[in-house]
Amino acid sequence: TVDVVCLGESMITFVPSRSGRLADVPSFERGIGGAESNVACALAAAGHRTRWLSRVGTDGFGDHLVEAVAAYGVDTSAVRRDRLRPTGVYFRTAGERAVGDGDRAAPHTAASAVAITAEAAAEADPAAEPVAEVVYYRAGSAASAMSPRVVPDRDLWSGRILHVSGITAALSDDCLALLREATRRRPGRPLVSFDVNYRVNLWDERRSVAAEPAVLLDLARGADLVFVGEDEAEAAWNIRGAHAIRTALPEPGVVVVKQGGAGATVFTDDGPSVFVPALTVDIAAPVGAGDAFAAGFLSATLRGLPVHRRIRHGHLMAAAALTVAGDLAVPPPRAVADRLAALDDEAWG
Ligand code: KDG
Repeated sequence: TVDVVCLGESMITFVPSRSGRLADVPSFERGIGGAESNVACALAAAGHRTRWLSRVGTDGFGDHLVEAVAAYGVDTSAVRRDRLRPTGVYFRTAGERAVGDGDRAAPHTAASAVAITAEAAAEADPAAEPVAEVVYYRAGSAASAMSPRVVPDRDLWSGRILHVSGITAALSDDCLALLREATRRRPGRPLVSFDVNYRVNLWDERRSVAAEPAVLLDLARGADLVFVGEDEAEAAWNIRGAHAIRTALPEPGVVVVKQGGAGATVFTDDGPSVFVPALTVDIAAPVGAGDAFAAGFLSATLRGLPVHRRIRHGHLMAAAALTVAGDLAVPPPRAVADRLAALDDEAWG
């Protein structure tokens, strides 16, 4: 059997050849991105049996995505090809430290292009985390046509863990319906892991068709394990602080609140909350760090490690992702990660 099934859209990522504003970057290198396949790839690289569930076009980008994800050791046999719809693509910058001019990352708009900056809503601040400008070309993509009808239950429930994210809810009504199915409480289902992954501008588009990011709260309540950034809980739900987030999400057995560069606080059904500080690294690009964190946490969960070790494995994987320009990093070898995660508490404090 498969350990983790990851469901979601992936795209060809165009990683900038140099730093700077999107308007100034002259060339890009092809990479792969997609929150859930990032998690799948990192988990597979860490030695877990993983399956990616998605749809891509019959174009060359779809060929490359499937090949590249499979090259990490992920089972892609359930990925379907759509002859009518293309594979999504996106362009981004490396993520600049804001210069303190009070500017916001400028949203780009076009019928088929949705500009989003994960942290775009944050005011520019010299001390802030680096922010990447992101422009999506994914409206009408193959994956946006995923629905409960085209993704069969037997695929959805074929792992010990099903990992999904709120990005899917923002793609289309069909995708939202699929996510509702995936997070519906039902007897005997595998553990459902949900990363809120609030993408501001995707939701700005969806609001026009009467969908609200508040739906992410309902979806999260149907999961067993939730990953959410303190900043995104505030932006999407107007909920401030780790304890308030836990209060709003009483049902999931485990709630992981990511507190940016500070660390992460985890709430479980048994015992007090656990905080572990993040590692300090030189950031090449912030994109993909959340996915890497989820993969590290899930990997340690599968291995039955205690909560503080799960968080440490999350931080270690995130550090690896932060230090590379692409969305995905090769995680540290398990033996190395285990040694680092087992260091005494002072080393982490
Ligand atoms: O979490 C990283 C992802 O944001 C990136 O790989 C692309 O899935 C993606 C998205 O929708 O933003």
